[in-house]
Amino acid sequence: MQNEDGRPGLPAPQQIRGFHLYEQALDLPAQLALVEDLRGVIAAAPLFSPETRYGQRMSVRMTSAGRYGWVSDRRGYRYETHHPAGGVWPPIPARVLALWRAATGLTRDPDCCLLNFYGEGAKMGLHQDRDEADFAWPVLSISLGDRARFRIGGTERGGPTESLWLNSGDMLLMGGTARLAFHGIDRVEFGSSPLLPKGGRINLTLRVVD
Ligand code: MD3
Ligand code: FE
Repeated sequence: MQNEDGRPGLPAPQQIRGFHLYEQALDLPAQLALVEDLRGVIAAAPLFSPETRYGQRMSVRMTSAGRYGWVSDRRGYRYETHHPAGGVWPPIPARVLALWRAATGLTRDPDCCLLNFYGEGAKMGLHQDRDEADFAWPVLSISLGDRARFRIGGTERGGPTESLWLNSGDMLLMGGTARLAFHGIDRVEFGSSPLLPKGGRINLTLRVVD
């Protein structure tokens, strides 16, 4: 399959507020293969519950793969070359890199694959992603498991927002002005997908950091 940009492997995306949504970009075997890869990432770099600057634990558990991983503690949030427990982050799985190349058409690979795990009741407040050095690089998100209500706004806090469901196998590409849009996860419909036997949602975000 070729999309309208002539990129192999993906259908043409839908455009929503400057975001490119590739619905059902991954079929079930592809989703299961990714989950297997991610079990390896989590075995090497266990999930942790980041603490915010204010000493609150986030409801989402996280880990990363790649040269940089995202961490948060009382010193604030930032990219680090090492997991909080001390080791370097595992490499980004080849299958994940192939999706980045197909969706972005870039030859520059991402530095960070952040893995967010949403168990029952987990959510993520509206925020902007602005810890990366160059916002000209897009961000790619891949959703696996339970479906989530994703909220997107504009580049100003407090402006109008709209929401859409992200389902297992969907990919969302944020570039251009959408790269600095406020966004968050209002809620996850726990147990809505059979992909992860114990339920929950995994979201991968791929970014160029420096
Ligand atoms: C729009 N994650 O990790 S993915 C995050 O589903 C994050 O776990 C959410 O927001 C999740 O920072 C949403 C969609 C997403 C990711 C990155 C973006 C949307 C974005 C960066 C810029 C603009
Ligand atoms: Fe974000």
